[in-house]
Amino acid sequence: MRIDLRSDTVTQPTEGMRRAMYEAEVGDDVFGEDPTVRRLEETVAALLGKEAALFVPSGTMGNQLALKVHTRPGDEVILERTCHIFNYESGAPGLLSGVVLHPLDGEGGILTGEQVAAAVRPGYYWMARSRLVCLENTLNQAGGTVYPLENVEAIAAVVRGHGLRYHLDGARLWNATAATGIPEHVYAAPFDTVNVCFSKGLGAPVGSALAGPKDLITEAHRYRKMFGGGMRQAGILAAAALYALEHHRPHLAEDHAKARRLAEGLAELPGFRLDPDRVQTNIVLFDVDHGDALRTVEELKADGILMVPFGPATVRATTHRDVSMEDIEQAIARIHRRFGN
Ligand code: TLP
Repeated sequence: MRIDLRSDTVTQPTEGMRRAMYEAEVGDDVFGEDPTVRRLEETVAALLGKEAALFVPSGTMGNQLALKVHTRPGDEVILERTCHIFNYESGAPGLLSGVVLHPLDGEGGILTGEQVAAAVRPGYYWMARSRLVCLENTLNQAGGTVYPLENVEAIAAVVRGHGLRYHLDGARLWNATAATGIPEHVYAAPFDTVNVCFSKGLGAPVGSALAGPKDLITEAHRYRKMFGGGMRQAGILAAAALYALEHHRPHLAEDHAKARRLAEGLAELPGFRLDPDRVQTNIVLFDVDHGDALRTVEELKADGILMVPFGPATVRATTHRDVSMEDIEQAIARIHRRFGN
């Protein structure tokens, strides 16, 4: 049997979720007439402690709308080199917002207030204008680690001091909360805007939301239409997201336990390098000694275990609600058979 650990995006909608979608009350959301979308947007705004939220088709669109409403062409955005916005959004900041990205190198993806302060441009007219700082929580490329609140707040002080804007890519913010017990609204508080996803660990088929102050979300609404993200009877999808928040979100810690167990199993093998203690949520990263992540991914695939290369020598495995603890034990057994001594 195939054990798919490529991403937490590969989940199938559950029966209860499909029923909620079937029963959803819908309307034309471009006319603002979908009651289920409204309910989702209000729910998310409340969860994140923001005035308003906007349902969008993807995390990428949520992030790109944030960049659009915070910046003008020629502005500069400060972010961390390994973040999703910089690496995996198809160069959208250049096309859609005409901004310059200023990547900094964080320790394990984490920036300090001092680093950000040093990166803010002085106001000379021959320099780009620093305008926005973006963080990610949890940190995908660093292996699902939680952004320490202390750093989030230290950077917030710099942002405010320079009159900049602050955006959080919280695609997996739910996992940060599940891991630490710190509510989402606490993590979200220092930020002007926050993007969250329903299609990752929460198990919804589609959808993200951008939350923030009313005026910015009204702007984002306009750009969502411009970017082709105006959806009609989107309540079908919003119902899945609402269901996921209510029924799947409370179980995220189970995914974390599965990731931890997988990491322990992998760490026993020669040639696999990782520290299980660094696994905080649902992502496991490991390095292969021979330096060829692609080769390892192919070998794992031959045994029905799917992972993704995440660097020349780095492989990523992500746990989610469609793999059980038994599947993880099964995966460990197969991997030991192939790679053990
Ligand atoms: N991440 C995907 C891949 O694109 C790498 C994954 O499998 O992890 N922010 C973060 C932190 C993300 O991890 C992702 C998706 C997104 C944004 C984008 O979300 P979508 O795919 O909905 O545009």
